[in-house]
Amino acid sequence: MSLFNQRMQALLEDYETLVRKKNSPLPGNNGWFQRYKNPVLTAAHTPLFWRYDLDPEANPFLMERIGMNGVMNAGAIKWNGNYLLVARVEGVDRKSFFAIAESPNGIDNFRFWDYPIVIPENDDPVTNVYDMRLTLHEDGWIYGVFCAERFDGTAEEGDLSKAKASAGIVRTKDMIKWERLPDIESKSQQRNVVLHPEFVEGKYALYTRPQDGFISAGSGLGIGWALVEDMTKAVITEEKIVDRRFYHTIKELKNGEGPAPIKTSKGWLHLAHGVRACAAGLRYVLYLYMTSLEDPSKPIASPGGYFMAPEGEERVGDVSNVLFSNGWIADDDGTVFIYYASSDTRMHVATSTLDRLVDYCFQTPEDGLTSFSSVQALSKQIDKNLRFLERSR
Ligand code: BGC
Ligand code: BMA
Repeated sequence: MSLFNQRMQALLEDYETLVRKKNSPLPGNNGWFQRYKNPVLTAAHTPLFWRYDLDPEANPFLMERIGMNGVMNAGAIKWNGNYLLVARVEGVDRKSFFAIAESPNGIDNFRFWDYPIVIPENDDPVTNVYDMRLTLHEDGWIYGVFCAERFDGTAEEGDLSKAKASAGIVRTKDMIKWERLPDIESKSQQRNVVLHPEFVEGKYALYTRPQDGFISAGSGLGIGWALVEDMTKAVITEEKIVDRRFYHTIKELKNGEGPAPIKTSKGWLHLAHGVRACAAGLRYVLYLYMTSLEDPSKPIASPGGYFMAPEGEERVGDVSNVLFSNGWIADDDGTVFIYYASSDTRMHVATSTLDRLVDYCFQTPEDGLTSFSSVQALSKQIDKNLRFLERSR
């Protein structure tokens, strides 16, 4: 067999072994969720026919021609009984794009569709797109709201990192053809914009994240909320803050809505990320909160601290110490699949149930914002438990 064919066979075998690998729950958990052993998507899960020119004459060494760097920050949706991730795939050229991977069970065997999603360009082309949030809206469309990043022309000469973040929108009915709508207009930059699944006061409702600059949330005090008349020309005029940031918490520096919230009988369940700065750089963790069914912008439960933080190998990657999630799927039986990326490198799944997550939200003490109040909350639990243990003796 030729060297080309030998290598081809080895590549194919490794690829199939990786993609078909059965996933299994990791031992030990605190009752909130179940982590799984293997990442569900990595750069190595992207099809060989994306990366290699498979023509032996054109590519006698069978080398990669278009390298992939990572797969992260995926939107998620249940589709024809399967689990779809709209992943942020990043090439070695630092451009990211969206591609769909599909699994029959939500925890392993994710395979990419043949082609990435083509996001049509509008009048003002963007340099980079990432972090799509999918919302099946009651108007019948599936919307994808994503970050559209452009160079900021006001930068001083030689400053090539000044950028502008805004929210781009696409919509589809079949997950194949995507219609691009105009980017959302907003007086501030925006990242982490998410469409609420239902009309509110007859309008489309957006979770926003006002920010002073490209990186700094600054005077933007947290996850915001804005009503817009029309998604085909969405303009954010007034914003109010739904979930605030506070000093010395997991979301001191920034926070942002994750996927679209899930409706439960007790309220809207939200997954978000919180960021704090430390000597090691920015640390991204995931947290939950709930808002009212009557008014989805009104917080009703705010469990203190993080729900998930980077652990083990999750802690290391291109942008280390980061967990980020913008996709989850609630099945009819109440199982929740939480898709999260670690360190801007790979995608993982964790499972839980709606009942557990809602219980977590209402029963976890709020952050009292001082060490003193944390000790009070702890002492209250210790008192109760010791009395309970005493009685049951
Ligand atoms: C990166 C994002 C990051 C953002 C802010 C962008 O250029 O692509 O991953 O969240 O900068 O740091
Ligand atoms: C952000 C996000 C993500 C990314 C994270 C860490 O601001 O929008 O794309 O995972 O930074 O780099």
